[in-house]
Amino acid sequence: MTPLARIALLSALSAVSLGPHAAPQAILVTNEAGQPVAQAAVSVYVKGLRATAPANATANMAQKGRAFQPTLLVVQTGTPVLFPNFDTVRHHVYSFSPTRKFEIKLYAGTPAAPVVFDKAGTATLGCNIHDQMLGYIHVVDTPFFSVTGSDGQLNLDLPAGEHRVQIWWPALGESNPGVEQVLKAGGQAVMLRVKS
Ligand SMILES: [Cu+2]
Repeated sequence: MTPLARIALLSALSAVSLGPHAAPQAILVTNEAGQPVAQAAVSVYVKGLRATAPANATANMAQKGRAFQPTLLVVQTGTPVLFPNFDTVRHHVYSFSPTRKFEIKLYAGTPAAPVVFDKAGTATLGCNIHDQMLGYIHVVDTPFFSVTGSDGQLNLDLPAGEHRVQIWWPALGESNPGVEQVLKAGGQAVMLRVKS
Protein backbone atom coordinates (compact mmCIF):
# COMPACT_ATOMS: atom_id res chain seq x y z
CA MET A 1 0.00 0.00 0.00
CA THR A 2 1.39 3.43 -0.91
CA PRO A 3 1.65 5.99 1.93
CA LEU A 4 -1.04 8.06 0.25
CA ALA A 5 -3.47 5.15 0.04
CA ARG A 6 -2.71 4.35 3.66
CA ILE A 7 -3.60 7.89 4.77
CA ALA A 8 -6.79 7.79 2.73
CA LEU A 9 -7.77 4.48 4.29
CA LEU A 10 -7.00 5.68 7.84
CA SER A 11 -9.02 8.86 7.45
CA ALA A 12 -11.92 6.89 5.99
CA LEU A 13 -11.81 4.54 8.99
CA SER A 14 -11.69 7.37 11.54
CA ALA A 15 -14.63 9.11 9.84
CA VAL A 16 -16.67 5.92 10.21
CA SER A 17 -15.75 5.21 13.80
CA LEU A 18 -15.94 8.73 15.22
CA GLY A 19 -18.79 10.21 13.26
CA PRO A 20 -19.44 13.95 13.49
CA HIS A 21 -18.52 15.52 16.82
CA ALA A 22 -21.58 16.93 18.50
CA ALA A 23 -21.38 19.75 21.02
CA PRO A 24 -24.08 21.61 22.95
CA GLN A 25 -25.46 24.50 20.94
CA ALA A 26 -27.66 27.15 22.52
CA ILE A 27 -30.49 28.41 20.32
CA LEU A 28 -32.89 31.27 20.93
CA VAL A 29 -36.03 31.77 18.82
CA THR A 30 -37.48 35.27 18.75
CA ASN A 31 -40.08 37.14 16.77
CA GLU A 32 -39.24 40.20 14.73
CA ALA A 33 -39.60 42.40 17.81
CA GLY A 34 -36.96 40.32 19.59
CA GLN A 35 -39.42 38.68 21.99
CA PRO A 36 -38.94 34.97 22.75
CA VAL A 37 -41.13 32.48 20.89
CA ALA A 38 -42.15 29.75 23.33
CA GLN A 39 -43.26 26.26 22.29
CA ALA A 40 -41.54 26.36 18.92
CA ALA A 41 -40.19 23.12 17.47
CA VAL A 42 -36.67 23.46 16.14
CA SER A 43 -35.30 20.66 13.96
CA VAL A 44 -31.83 20.65 12.49
CA TYR A 45 -30.90 18.68 9.38
CA VAL A 46 -27.33 17.41 9.33
CA LYS A 47 -26.22 16.05 5.95
CA GLY A 48 -25.65 12.32 5.81
CA LEU A 49 -27.38 11.46 9.06
CA ARG A 50 -30.16 8.93 9.39
CA ALA A 51 -33.60 10.38 8.80
CA THR A 52 -35.76 7.73 10.42
CA ALA A 53 -35.92 6.83 14.09
CA PRO A 54 -33.89 3.94 15.53
CA ALA A 55 -35.79 0.69 16.10
CA ASN A 56 -36.06 1.27 19.87
CA ALA A 57 -37.48 4.81 19.58
CA THR A 58 -40.67 5.56 21.49
CA ALA A 59 -42.49 8.63 22.78
CA ASN A 60 -45.46 9.51 24.96
CA MET A 61 -48.31 11.95 24.42
CA ALA A 62 -50.04 11.85 27.80
CA GLN A 63 -53.44 13.09 28.83
CA LYS A 64 -53.45 14.78 32.24
CA GLY A 65 -55.99 17.21 33.65
CA ARG A 66 -58.03 16.88 30.45
CA ALA A 67 -55.16 18.24 28.40
CA PHE A 68 -52.46 16.81 26.17
CA GLN A 69 -49.04 16.75 27.82
CA PRO A 70 -46.93 17.97 26.22
CA THR A 71 -49.05 20.25 24.06
CA LEU A 72 -46.43 19.93 21.34
CA LEU A 73 -44.52 16.68 20.94
CA VAL A 74 -41.73 16.39 18.37
CA VAL A 75 -40.68 12.94 17.17
CA GLN A 76 -38.41 11.55 14.50
CA THR A 77 -40.10 9.89 11.52
CA GLY A 78 -40.98 6.29 12.29
CA THR A 79 -41.43 6.76 16.05
CA PRO A 80 -44.22 4.81 17.77
CA VAL A 81 -46.16 7.08 20.15
CA LEU A 82 -48.13 5.86 23.15
CA PHE A 83 -51.11 7.81 24.51
CA PRO A 84 -51.25 7.11 28.27
CA ASN A 85 -54.33 8.50 29.98
CA PHE A 86 -53.61 9.63 33.57
CA ASP A 87 -57.09 11.04 34.08
CA THR A 88 -59.99 9.30 35.78
CA VAL A 89 -62.19 10.11 32.79
CA ARG A 90 -61.90 8.32 29.48
CA HIS A 91 -60.56 10.01 26.36
CA HIS A 92 -61.15 9.41 22.67
CA VAL A 93 -58.14 10.77 20.83
CA TYR A 94 -58.13 11.37 17.09
CA SER A 95 -56.28 13.10 14.27
CA PHE A 96 -57.70 13.94 10.85
CA SER A 97 -54.34 15.25 9.65
CA PRO A 98 -52.84 13.87 6.41
CA THR A 99 -49.55 13.30 8.26
CA ARG A 100 -51.23 10.63 10.37
CA LYS A 101 -54.95 9.91 10.58
CA PHE A 102 -55.94 7.76 13.54
CA GLU A 103 -58.50 7.28 16.24
CA ILE A 104 -58.21 5.63 19.65
CA LYS A 105 -61.76 5.02 20.80
CA LEU A 106 -62.84 5.70 24.40
CA TYR A 107 -60.12 4.38 26.65
CA ALA A 108 -58.62 4.52 30.11
CA GLY A 109 -55.01 3.72 30.96
CA THR A 110 -52.55 3.18 28.13
CA PRO A 111 -53.80 1.71 24.86
CA ALA A 112 -51.66 -1.33 24.06
CA ALA A 113 -50.86 -0.42 20.48
CA PRO A 114 -48.82 2.71 19.81
CA VAL A 115 -49.48 4.92 16.80
CA VAL A 116 -46.49 5.03 14.45
CA PHE A 117 -45.77 8.42 12.89
CA ASP A 118 -44.06 7.44 9.66
CA LYS A 119 -44.40 10.63 7.63
CA ALA A 120 -42.91 14.06 8.27
CA GLY A 121 -45.39 16.83 9.00
CA THR A 122 -47.74 17.77 11.80
CA ALA A 123 -50.74 15.93 13.20
CA THR A 124 -53.29 18.00 15.12
CA LEU A 125 -54.84 16.02 17.97
CA GLY A 126 -58.27 16.34 19.48
CA CYS A 127 -60.55 14.41 21.83
CA ASN A 128 -64.11 13.51 20.95
CA ILE A 129 -65.23 13.92 24.55
CA HIS A 130 -63.37 17.08 25.54
CA ASP A 131 -63.55 19.70 22.81
CA GLN A 132 -61.00 21.96 24.50
CA MET A 133 -58.24 19.33 24.25
CA LEU A 134 -55.78 20.33 21.56
CA GLY A 135 -52.31 18.92 20.92
CA TYR A 136 -49.75 18.55 18.16
CA ILE A 137 -47.32 15.87 17.08
CA HIS A 138 -44.65 17.33 14.83
CA VAL A 139 -42.78 14.65 12.88
CA VAL A 140 -39.30 15.42 11.54
CA ASP A 141 -36.74 13.61 9.36
CA THR A 142 -33.85 14.20 11.74
CA PRO A 143 -32.65 13.08 15.17
CA PHE A 144 -31.79 16.70 16.12
CA PHE A 145 -34.83 18.49 17.50
CA SER A 146 -36.27 20.15 20.59
CA VAL A 147 -38.94 22.61 21.68
CA THR A 148 -38.26 26.10 23.04
CA GLY A 149 -39.15 26.89 26.65
CA SER A 150 -41.07 29.95 27.80
CA ASP A 151 -37.83 31.93 27.36
CA GLY A 152 -37.63 30.92 23.68
CA GLN A 153 -34.48 28.92 24.34
CA LEU A 154 -33.32 25.37 23.83
CA ASN A 155 -30.10 23.41 23.64
CA LEU A 156 -29.19 20.81 21.05
CA ASP A 157 -26.11 18.63 20.68
CA LEU A 158 -25.02 19.41 17.14
CA PRO A 159 -22.02 18.73 14.94
CA ALA A 160 -20.19 21.94 14.06
CA GLY A 161 -21.01 23.47 10.71
CA GLU A 162 -23.82 25.03 8.75
CA HIS A 163 -27.08 23.15 8.87
CA ARG A 164 -30.57 23.67 7.54
CA VAL A 165 -32.97 24.34 10.39
CA GLN A 166 -36.75 24.23 10.39
CA ILE A 167 -38.83 26.10 12.96
CA TRP A 168 -42.49 25.28 13.48
CA TRP A 169 -44.99 26.47 16.07
CA PRO A 170 -48.73 25.76 16.37
CA ALA A 171 -49.94 29.16 15.12
CA LEU A 172 -48.46 28.31 11.69
CA GLY A 173 -51.02 25.52 11.28
CA GLU A 174 -50.41 21.88 10.47
CA SER A 175 -50.16 22.30 6.68
CA ASN A 176 -47.26 24.74 7.01
CA PRO A 177 -43.96 22.79 7.09
CA GLY A 178 -42.30 25.54 9.11
CA VAL A 179 -39.86 28.35 8.54
CA GLU A 180 -36.50 27.37 7.08
CA GLN A 181 -33.23 29.02 7.99
CA VAL A 182 -29.54 28.21 8.10
CA LEU A 183 -27.87 27.70 11.45
CA LYS A 184 -24.14 27.83 12.10
CA ALA A 185 -23.34 25.44 14.94
CA GLY A 186 -20.12 25.23 16.90
CA GLY A 187 -19.82 28.68 18.37
CA GLN A 188 -21.81 31.08 20.48
CA ALA A 189 -25.56 31.01 20.98
CA VAL A 190 -27.56 31.27 17.76
CA MET A 191 -30.58 33.52 17.44
CA LEU A 192 -33.28 32.51 14.98
CA ARG A 193 -35.65 35.36 14.20
CA VAL A 194 -39.05 34.46 12.79
CA LYS A 195 -42.29 36.22 11.87
CA SER A 196 -44.71 35.05 14.54
CU1 LIG B 1 -60.79 13.68 26.39
